[in-house]
Amino acid sequence: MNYRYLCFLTFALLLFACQDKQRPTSDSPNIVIILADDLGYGALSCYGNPYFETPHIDQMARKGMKFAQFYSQSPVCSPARAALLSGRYPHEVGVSKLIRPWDYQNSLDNKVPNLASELSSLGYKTGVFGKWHLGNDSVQHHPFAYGFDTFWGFQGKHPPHNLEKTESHKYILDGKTPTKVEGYITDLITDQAVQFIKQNKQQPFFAYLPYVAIHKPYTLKKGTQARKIPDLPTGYAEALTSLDENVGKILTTLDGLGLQENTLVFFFSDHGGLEYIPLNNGLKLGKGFLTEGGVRIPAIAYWPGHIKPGISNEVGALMDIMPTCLSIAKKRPIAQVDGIDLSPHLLQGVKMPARTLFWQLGEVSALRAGHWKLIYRNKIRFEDEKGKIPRSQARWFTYNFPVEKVKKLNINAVEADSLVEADRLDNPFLFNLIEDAGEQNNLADAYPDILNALWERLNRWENTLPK
Ligand SMILES: [Ca+2]
Repeated sequence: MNYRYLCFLTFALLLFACQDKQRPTSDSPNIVIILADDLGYGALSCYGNPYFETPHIDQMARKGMKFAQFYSQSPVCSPARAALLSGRYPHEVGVSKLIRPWDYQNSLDNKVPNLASELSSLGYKTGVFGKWHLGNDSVQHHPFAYGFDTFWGFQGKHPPHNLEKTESHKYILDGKTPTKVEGYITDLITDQAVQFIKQNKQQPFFAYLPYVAIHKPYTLKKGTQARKIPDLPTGYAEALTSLDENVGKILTTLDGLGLQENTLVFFFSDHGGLEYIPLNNGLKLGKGFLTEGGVRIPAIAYWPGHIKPGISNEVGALMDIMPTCLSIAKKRPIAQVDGIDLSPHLLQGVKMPARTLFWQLGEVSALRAGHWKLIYRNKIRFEDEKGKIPRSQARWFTYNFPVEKVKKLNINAVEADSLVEADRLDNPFLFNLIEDAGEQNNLADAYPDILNALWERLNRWENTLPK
């Protein structure tokens, strides 16, 4: 054996050894998930905002797939984010309710596979920029414990949008290091994400951007003035316009690096908007409620050259994103997920299978099956031995359907009465969403057989949840 041949053999063996380690194939696309906070179903102009334009996100919708019936698994922050990352109902992964800044008990189970841990095992670089909100403990429940290798943002308590002259180091972590920064949080999140994308342009990456926008309060960027828009809170339009411009910056960055056709970008809200901001496009109520205004969200999938532009009326869900991304990244299916792989629909236009979606927050539960939606209060599940509902659970019901709050809402008197009546009598609500997406006509009395069948199905699901 001559020396040259020996060198060649050694090189070939080394190459083989390198290939043996699991690495992404050259066609593993980058994945970017942009998550707005508290953005209502009708807040983008491509979803019907009549007050101002959101041109950059609209462009994503025009060139990508815009979903008309896409759902969050919860009307509040933490459980929605848990479903997005884990592909499962939030109750199954430790996040059945909102994680408050002082709550060190509840968190996303870091032993459950999530999108970052799975993509990381495939060799993806993984970064999260912005609002974590899945666990407050700085070590156990820091994004690094879930497969992310870059983090810039905050774990629990919200910083203000404008960080000028604030104690920003009390909120912001760069990795694990408290960091003093000045500026506007939406811009800062984008700057960090852009840096990450540029650093990792040569290899597959997953960038998760849970923005603070447009969670209240809407403190203005230095040097800007609020437009006066009747019906909208001061600063709301500026916060959303800034988010839109920052989404534009992300897309421009990808374009400038020649990555657009190799990067799948999703845009979602975590749940519906606040019910008193009239940007839920006619859906009932908003954040915190299991009515459509609380759980139906804007959702756009954008991947030029791969996703055919159009509007989808299929029923999608945040918990579908984890199995979808893993499927597209060529990962073998994860056995235990509740979401379904949307990639045949996104990439080939295949119709999605019929499905049933469930929700539960406090003692209020809901189900969507076909065009039917059932909402009811499962008081018995939460009663203690004295027949009382513990305050920690009941507060969500009083938040969801408080008599005084309902009376102040911009809904008609009959509807308000029916909500109040539900509070007193525990009446279920049954709606036909195809004819009545605004959930105005309660059909529970008109269709008792359907009501009972759905009620039974919802009860069966609830009985599988940890108490
Ligand atoms: Ca939120």
